[in-house]
Amino acid sequence: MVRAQKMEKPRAEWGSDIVVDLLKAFEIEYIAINPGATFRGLHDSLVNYGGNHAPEIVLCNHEEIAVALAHGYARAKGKPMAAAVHNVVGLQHASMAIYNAWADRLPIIVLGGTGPMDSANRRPWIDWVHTALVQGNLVRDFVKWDDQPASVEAVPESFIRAYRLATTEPAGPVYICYDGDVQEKRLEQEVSLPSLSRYPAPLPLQAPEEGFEKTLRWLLEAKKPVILADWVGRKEAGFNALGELAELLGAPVLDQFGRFNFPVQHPLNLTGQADKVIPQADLILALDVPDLEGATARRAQERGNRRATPLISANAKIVNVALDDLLVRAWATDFNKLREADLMIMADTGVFLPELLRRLKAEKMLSELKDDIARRRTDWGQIYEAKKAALDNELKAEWDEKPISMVRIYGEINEALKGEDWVLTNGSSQGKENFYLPACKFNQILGKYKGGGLGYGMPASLGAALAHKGSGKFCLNIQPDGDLLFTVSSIWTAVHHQIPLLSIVCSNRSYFNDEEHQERIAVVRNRPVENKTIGIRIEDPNVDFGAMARTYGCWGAGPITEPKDLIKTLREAVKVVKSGKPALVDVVCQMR
Ligand SMILES: Cc1ncc(C[n+]2csc(CCOP(=O)(O)OP(=O)(O)O)c2C)c(N)n1
Ligand SMILES: [Mg+2]
Repeated sequence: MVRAQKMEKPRAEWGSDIVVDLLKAFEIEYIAINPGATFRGLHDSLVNYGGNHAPEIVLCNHEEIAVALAHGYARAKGKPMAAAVHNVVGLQHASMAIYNAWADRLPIIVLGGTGPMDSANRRPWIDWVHTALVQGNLVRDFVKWDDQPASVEAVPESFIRAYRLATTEPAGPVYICYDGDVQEKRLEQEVSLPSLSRYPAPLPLQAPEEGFEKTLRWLLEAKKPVILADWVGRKEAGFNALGELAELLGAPVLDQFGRFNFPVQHPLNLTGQADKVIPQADLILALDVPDLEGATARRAQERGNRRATPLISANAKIVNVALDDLLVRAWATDFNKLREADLMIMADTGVFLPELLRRLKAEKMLSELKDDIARRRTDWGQIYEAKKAALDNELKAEWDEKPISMVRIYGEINEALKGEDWVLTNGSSQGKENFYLPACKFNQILGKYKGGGLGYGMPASLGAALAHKGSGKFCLNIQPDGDLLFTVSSIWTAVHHQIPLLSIVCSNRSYFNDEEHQERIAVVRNRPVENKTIGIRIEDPNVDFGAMARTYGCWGAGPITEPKDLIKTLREAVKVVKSGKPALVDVVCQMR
């Protein structure tokens, strides 16, 4: 960290000093930026008034990186950091990452500069082309709130409201834009900050009595209850209660990985087995599952067909517990297909599940069901054993293959990280690491982008690693090559700020996901399938990611092509990361 020389007893003298007071009051640790003159006032206040500490500036080479970094931080830490982006230009670069955070229901405090709005004060050209009326319009459809306080006096209320809206469930990014004149105004009198204790976070939304009564009754009546969980794992209380609930009921859990919800190697973890599990269910308990259709259907895209085939039986009851209807906008349809339900409960699973569990434990009928529960547990256990055997077989069959198989990569990671308290900060396109890496702790897998916008993996992983810096956790980024190429300069930030993160670049040298699409289309149209690589392969020249890392001053190895070389290099990389630095290993691997 570059600590700025501290002014003796700093006193707020300028408008933007008040913004720094607020960032400090809310204990924002970091602010990711790419610099720009529209927030030069704020920048000065961060450095010379705030001492570049809490928040500390994290310098990024693209605004998409700055916001994605804040995204990863929020995912790992459960609280927001800030990002500052330069007027209309920085905000346009940032918009993809803001959308990813929106779709991921994560709080980020995005700050911006503009103007001066008083056009009499503008410099020729640049201040005009960089000012919009109203700048927040650009991202209004995918932030929870945006504001542009017109005076220094209006700054505290605006910030407090923004912070509260961002962090209230369902959480999301907010954008506050500061007029250059407001930032650079010399204060004539003291601007007092209200006591934050007068603006507490609202208590979480709990279900009404009817919600508990019906859910309990139906759970006890059901012969084969099945649990779907998507965002439950955002709160530790929800994660723990879900584990106990599944145990108590002998109900399998299908993890949708909005967050990490259920231990990978738990015998009731039937994730990936929807086609075997869902048709048997007579009760589906859907917990924070925005895409119920996807969770209960077979996705087949043969012959260009996009429609999924429903698996759910016609007489299965559905209980839906979620908050996401509270955050629906008309622009993007990220609300997914309209959910079915017999009972719809708007509640926070972080408080709903612990209370449901408490009531279930008090039910006399539960002990009468002991034998039934044991029996269905054994039935589900068979599916789990078959799933495990299939994974083991795949690992054995592909161990020595060349190019290196993805499963070999997972196997070697498990070996190299033995004994480490690791966190997976990002994943591959197919997400199979979620089956092979034996995660069992709260928030141990942070998952991929939820808005589906590439450029996410490396910067978000850096944000997560920044959040865990000094905690003893080992952060691992499984990084697809195409995604990395969007935001590759984030490696510079990793080195500059000494962020310990191991990135394993899965170099299939293709935007492979799209090869699959081109193949489907070619088959439907009876056109040459072999042309599917044109405009998609990232070859000729091949990218040497190890060398690219070294260019930024990062420890970099590879491209690794021999399966047997992998473990040695991973072990070296782990040592580098444990010494507090980033490391990158480029592995030339199979397409999937
Ligand atoms: C910003 C953005 N541009 C384009 C796409 C379309 N797209 C989806 S997946 C994909 C390929 C990703 O390639 P890579 O990250 O290397 O993963 P792979 O499929 O090769 O495993 C592309 C181009 C997207 N999702 N987001
Ligand atoms: Mg690729």
